[in-house]
Amino acid sequence: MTCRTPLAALLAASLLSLVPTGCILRPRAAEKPAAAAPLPKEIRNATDDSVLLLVPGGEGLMGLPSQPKRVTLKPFYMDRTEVTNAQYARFLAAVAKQGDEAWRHPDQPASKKAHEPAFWTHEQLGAGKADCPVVGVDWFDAYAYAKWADKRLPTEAEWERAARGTDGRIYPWGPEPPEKGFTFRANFYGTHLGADGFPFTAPVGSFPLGASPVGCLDMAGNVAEWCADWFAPLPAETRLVNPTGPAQGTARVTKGGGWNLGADSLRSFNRWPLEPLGRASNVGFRCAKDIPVESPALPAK
Ligand SMILES: [Ca+2]
Repeated sequence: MTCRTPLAALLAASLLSLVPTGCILRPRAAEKPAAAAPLPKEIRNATDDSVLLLVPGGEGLMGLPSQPKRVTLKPFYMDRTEVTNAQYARFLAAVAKQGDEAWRHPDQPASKKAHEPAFWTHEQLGAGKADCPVVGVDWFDAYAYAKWADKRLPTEAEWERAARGTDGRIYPWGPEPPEKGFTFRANFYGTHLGADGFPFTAPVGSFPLGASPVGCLDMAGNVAEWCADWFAPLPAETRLVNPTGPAQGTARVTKGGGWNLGADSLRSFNRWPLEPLGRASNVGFRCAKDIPVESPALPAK
């Protein structure tokens, strides 16, 4: 603007002086997003006092070594251990207090009245073994527990990634069998039941040599573990992205083998169907959790 008179120039100058400094008209330099902070490798969940480990996303192998699939997953967290009887007892206490309406799966049969596991009073498998994995839980029990704890059941693909990493290994620790000399990497049926020191379930984390690449424990043996997926043959495609299994079915996937099964059953690519209301003395579960939306990886505001 060209000022034609001294008065106009004075008026223009005084108007400019009223413009707040924060409203200066020149363009501001583009703000760089804050450097993405790495996700914590380990988080704690207060509801069930569990520790979850970060499972990085990316591509890895899944399925039979003879028919591997290249699976791309987003990162997630996985329980370091199977859910214990002590943790499950907390869930039962919550259900006793307020019912399970907030946590039960919509398809949970109305006839299913309680979440108390089979074997809950068993001397060797039940509530008295606080640090051992809960057994005798059906899929609906596992689903409801996970929701109560603000977690979820892992997909089969996530379970395998947490168990065997990206390189398609046979067991969480590698190709060696779970029993080698006097070294045991898992609770299973070795040369005889109890050869590993535990004729039934073992306290979770009893076999640190059996840790998976990300540090998850007992993914081979102790108890087989429910996954979220319906059971069906793996899809024919050789490349999959965040697979969640078929839309429907009659059985759910269990993985990892249990305390009364042989070494071959513990191989991480193995999978067994179990009907959703099935309860077995060697089947329990662990939970997964999505990366929190407000993660440190988001740019600072
Ligand atoms: Ca297990």
